[in-house]
Amino acid sequence: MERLKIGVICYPSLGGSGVVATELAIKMAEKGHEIHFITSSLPFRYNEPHENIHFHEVRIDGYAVFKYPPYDIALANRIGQVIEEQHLDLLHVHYAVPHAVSAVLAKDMIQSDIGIITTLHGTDVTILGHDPALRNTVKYGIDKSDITTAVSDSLRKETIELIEPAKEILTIYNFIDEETYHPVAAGSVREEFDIQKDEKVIIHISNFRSVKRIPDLIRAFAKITEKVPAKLLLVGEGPEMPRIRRLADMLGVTDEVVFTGRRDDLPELLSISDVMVLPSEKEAFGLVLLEGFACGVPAVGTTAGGIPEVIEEGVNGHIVPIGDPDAIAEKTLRILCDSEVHQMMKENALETVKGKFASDHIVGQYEKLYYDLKKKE
Ligand code: GMT
Repeated sequence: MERLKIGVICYPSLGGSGVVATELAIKMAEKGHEIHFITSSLPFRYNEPHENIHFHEVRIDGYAVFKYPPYDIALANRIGQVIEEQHLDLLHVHYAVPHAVSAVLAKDMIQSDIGIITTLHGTDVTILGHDPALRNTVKYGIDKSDITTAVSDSLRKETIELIEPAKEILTIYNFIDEETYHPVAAGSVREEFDIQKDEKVIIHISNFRSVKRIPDLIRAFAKITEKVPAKLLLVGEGPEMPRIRRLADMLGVTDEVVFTGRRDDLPELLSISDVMVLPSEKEAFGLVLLEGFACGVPAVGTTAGGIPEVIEEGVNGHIVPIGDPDAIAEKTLRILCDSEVHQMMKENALETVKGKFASDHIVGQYEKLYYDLKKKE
């Protein structure tokens, strides 16, 4: 197969969209394609240099005339340079705003006929698409892309309803790197967090923003500890932290809640966990669910967005209504209190990752689109 030169534009810092963009780029590089990241810094999941991966930094100086440095324009300028210097075959843009718009501007600026594939990750539509200050820009970025994909069917449908795009949108699910996420020996993690032998472990990993509705989980956890001894691992950092700490204190569960902060040893943390809870009110996919499944952790999640496409009710976890701590507690206890059910769900969770979310399968879907785009030129 022909080796493609692919420009990748994404958020390089913490966040699921950056993770998916980086893992996909690495898989494509491993298949022999040439990857050119055009980003403000090296993507955080790109840890080991690969001979097929190159990095082109986007820089913008803080000139006094700018109240807000125009990163979007600097990005467009850099994309245009890289298309010309590296003779790129196509651009894969993750997140509609500003990335898709910058890519379209770059293409126009240098009068190139390069193909653009834009992948929508969620908040670029479900939050920014609702903002009258940005909606038309989101639509413009999508309509001017040659191919647009969404990370779940729910996001695809929401985009069609809200944005009314001119072209069809395809669903391509997210995937995780199975070589990183698999059950591992727990090491000293249980001792580090003073988790007793008889205690169950519930885990939540996120960026602790209000859309994740973590207070629902704290309320549910307070009920769970009335029935079974348990610890709640809250992994990550974010703006909701002070509120969550206050609530845990108020409900008298501070000693059972472990605020780990950001951690790199997610497979270890997941491998000692019994259930993951994702109580979000918006979630286009919920990549973290797959990370948990791959380590054998069933999940309790809400009906939000793409979560019910990942969690299969009663198979690898449970689905609960948004904003219902009682339901979270009840469904979590159902898993924790029945070892047979727990074991069955653990096995199903591991199988889920090997099925429709298997990385080979998903990467193959993107690669096909890349070749289709190249052919069109
Ligand atoms: O909301 C986040 O957690 C970050 C955000 C992002 O852009 O990185 O996540 C979105 O993209 C992820 C990767 O495709 C999805 O797994 C998340 O569900 C989605 N978040 C939301 O839709 C709220």
